[in-house]
Amino acid sequence: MQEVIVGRVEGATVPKLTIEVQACIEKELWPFYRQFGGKPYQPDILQKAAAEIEELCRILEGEGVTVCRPDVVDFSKDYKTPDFEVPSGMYAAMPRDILMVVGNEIIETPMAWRSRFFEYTAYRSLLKEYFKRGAKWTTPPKPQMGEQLYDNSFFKEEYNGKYITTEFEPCFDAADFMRAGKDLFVQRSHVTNMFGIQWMKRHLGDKYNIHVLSFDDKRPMHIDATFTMIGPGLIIANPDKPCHQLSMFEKAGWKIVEVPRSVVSDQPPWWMSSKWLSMNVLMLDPKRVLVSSIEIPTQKMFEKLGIECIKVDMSYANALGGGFHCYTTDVRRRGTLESYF
Ligand code: DAV
Repeated sequence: MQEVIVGRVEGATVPKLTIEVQACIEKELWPFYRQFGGKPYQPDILQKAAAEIEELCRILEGEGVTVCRPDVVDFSKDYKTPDFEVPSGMYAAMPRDILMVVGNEIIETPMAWRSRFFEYTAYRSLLKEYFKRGAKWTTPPKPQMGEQLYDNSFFKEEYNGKYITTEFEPCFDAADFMRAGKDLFVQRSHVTNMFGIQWMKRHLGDKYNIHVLSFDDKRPMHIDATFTMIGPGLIIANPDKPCHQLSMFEKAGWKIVEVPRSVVSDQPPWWMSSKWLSMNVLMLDPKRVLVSSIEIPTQKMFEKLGIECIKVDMSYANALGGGFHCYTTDVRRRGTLESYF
């Protein structure tokens, strides 16, 4: 990896518990969002998370990677458009959700949470710079995010296998995609609809193949704590969320390794995700991985695979719902465009 964007937690605000947020978050956390939605996250946790992210940047730089950061944005302002209104935004902590790099193109994704509508503003200085350096800069149609994008009947039953987003207009988060050379894998999730996947298929054209994957998952949102690409021919898989298309990878000769359970505690809090962030790792190259310093079983798994672990503490950063993969977008990697399927 040569260049990476690392998100920031400064200015982070708890999103309002709109139905699309509610569908993605564990029930036990709803009271937290009801109480704090629209208000900044607890400052002491944010400060500790910011210090961990600064350390992550130093480590990446020490490994020879160029690190870029989004601008500091105050996400506590009201979001109001002709179609919707929410009391605040959220954060610019997770570039993995909003920026997708495919070859020399960088795509600002049309995310599905209303509190993330204006998140792109934090990345515009960077995107303008990348454009000047020769990147192709694309913004798919922005969703209007009125009532019609969301399925109001979703909460009528406990679990119905449905998604909170409808097919009214395209939406997707970059973190629902992963790429191996000419092949992209994506899951239909609460934040990525088939219309969004179709948009990407037509946009990328014949040069790339997009395969839709599915998993046993009641709250699908982002593929990177479910099925994580480690390198050519190697995937680590969440044992609680089996993939329904495994045979496709097996036929292509890929190795799928189940990850051990996380060993982290309940403190600092987990406000936005499950503890499966233990598998939300970042590969610097096929032989080096950034992994949580606490997750000894996961480290052992990597060592057995012949991969060197660079251990970093992300305990407070994890509270905001992301691990190494979420907090970063790799902008440039060395290598050629390969076909693995
Ligand atoms: O396991 O709660 C987290 C995904 C973060 N991008 C989970 C999904």
